[in-house]
Amino acid sequence: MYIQLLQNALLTRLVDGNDYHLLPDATVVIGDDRIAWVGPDADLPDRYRGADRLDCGGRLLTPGLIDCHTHLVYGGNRAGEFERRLQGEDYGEIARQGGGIMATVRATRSATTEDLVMQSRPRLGALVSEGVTTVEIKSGYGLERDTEIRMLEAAGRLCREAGVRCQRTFLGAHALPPEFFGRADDYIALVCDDMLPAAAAAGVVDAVDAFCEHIAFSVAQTERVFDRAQGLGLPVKCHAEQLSHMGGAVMSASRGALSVDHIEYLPAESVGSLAEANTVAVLLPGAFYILKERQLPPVAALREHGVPIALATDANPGSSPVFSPLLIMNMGCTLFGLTPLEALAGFTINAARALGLADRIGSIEPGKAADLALWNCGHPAELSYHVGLNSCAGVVQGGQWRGGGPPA
Ligand code: DI6
Ligand code: FE
Repeated sequence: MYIQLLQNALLTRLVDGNDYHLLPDATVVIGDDRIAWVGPDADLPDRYRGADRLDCGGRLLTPGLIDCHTHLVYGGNRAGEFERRLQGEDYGEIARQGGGIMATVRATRSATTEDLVMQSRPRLGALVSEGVTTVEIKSGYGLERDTEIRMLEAAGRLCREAGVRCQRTFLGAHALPPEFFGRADDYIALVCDDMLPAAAAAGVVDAVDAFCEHIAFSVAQTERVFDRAQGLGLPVKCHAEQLSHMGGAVMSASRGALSVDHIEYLPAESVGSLAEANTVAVLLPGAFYILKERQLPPVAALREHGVPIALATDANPGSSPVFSPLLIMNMGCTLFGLTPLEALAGFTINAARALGLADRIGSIEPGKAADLALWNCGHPAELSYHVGLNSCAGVVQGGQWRGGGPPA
C-alpha cells in the first residue's frame, strides 16, 4: 500500500453527523485511495512515520466539495433570454412560448456528443478549480431517448477525463417536448416504457429525477416516473416546489426520495415528512438569485426537524448559469441565512447524503475515499465570506494530487 501523510493541516471534522469541529495541527494518513487515519500530528502512530509527507502549512483542509445538483451538459446558451428577463419578461412565460428549457433542448439535440463534451468542459473545469471532487450531472435537454442517453454519456466522458467522481441522473421528465403538446401523459408513458429503461440498460443512470411544477409535470405524473425508476432499482429525487406549491416534495419523501431540490414553496408544516423519510433538502440559491425570487425556503423548520441541508450550483443555462460553488456558499449564507459551517456541510456531507454516497465520501474519516480540498484559508468561514476569490490551493482525488502538482 502506498502511504502518504498530509500534515500540519487545519481540519474540519464532523461530530455527531452534523456539526464541525476544528482540529489544528492535524494529520491525514492516506493509504492508496482511502483515508487510513486522522488525528493530531502528535498522535501519529509509529507505523506511518516513514511515509511521504506533505506539509499543509496550517491551512484549511476540507473534504473535496460535492456539487450534488447540476445540469452542466447542454448545447448553446440563453444569454438572449437573460436580456429579455432583464426587460421584465417572466421565466415561466418565456418557457410557455417555446423558449426556456425548450431552447436548450433544440441546441442540445443538434449537438454531437463530442460537441457536448467540448462545450461542457470549461463548465466542469470551473467547478473543479474550486475544489469539487464529485459532481452530479442530469440529462433533461434531450427529451427523447437518444439525446438523453448521449447527454449522460457526455457527462461520463467529461468526468473521466477530468478525473472527477460523477453521478448521473436521468431527467427525462424535465419539460414537455413540443411534439407531445397537449399529451403530457403520453410523454410520461414514453419516459417510463422506453427512454428510462433504455438509459438504464445503457448503464448511464445512477438516479432518476423529475421536474414537478406547473410548467412541467404534475405530482401524479412524477409518481409514475418514480414507480418505473424504483421498479428498476434506481433511487429517486425531485425538483419540487420551486415556483409554486405542488406537493411534489411530500410525495417524494413518502416514497423515500434521496432529496427534494429547490423547495422555496414548501410550507414549514410539511418539513416533518422530509425528516421522517431521511430525505435531504437541496437548496439552490443560484436559481433563487437569477430568477429574483422572493419566497424563501423554510430553513428554520428544516433546522428544527434536523433535515440535512445540502447546497448545489444547479449549474444550467437558464435559471442558474452559475459555476462557482464558493459563490453558492456565499449565497446560501446571505440569501438563505445559513451559517458558513452549514454551507460547508451543504457542499460536503449533506451533498454526499443527497447522492446516497455518505458512506464513501463527504467527510474526513478513516475508510472514506481520500477526496480532499486544501484552501489558502485559516478558517472555514472564509470559504463563504469571499466573493470572486478562489482560495483553493489544490485537491486530492482518490489519493492523488490533481491539477498543478502538490501545493507549495
Ligand atoms: N429547475 C431549474 O432551475 C432548472 N431545471 C429545473 O427543473 C432550469 C433549467 C433551465 O432553465 O434550463
Ligand atoms: Fe435543477
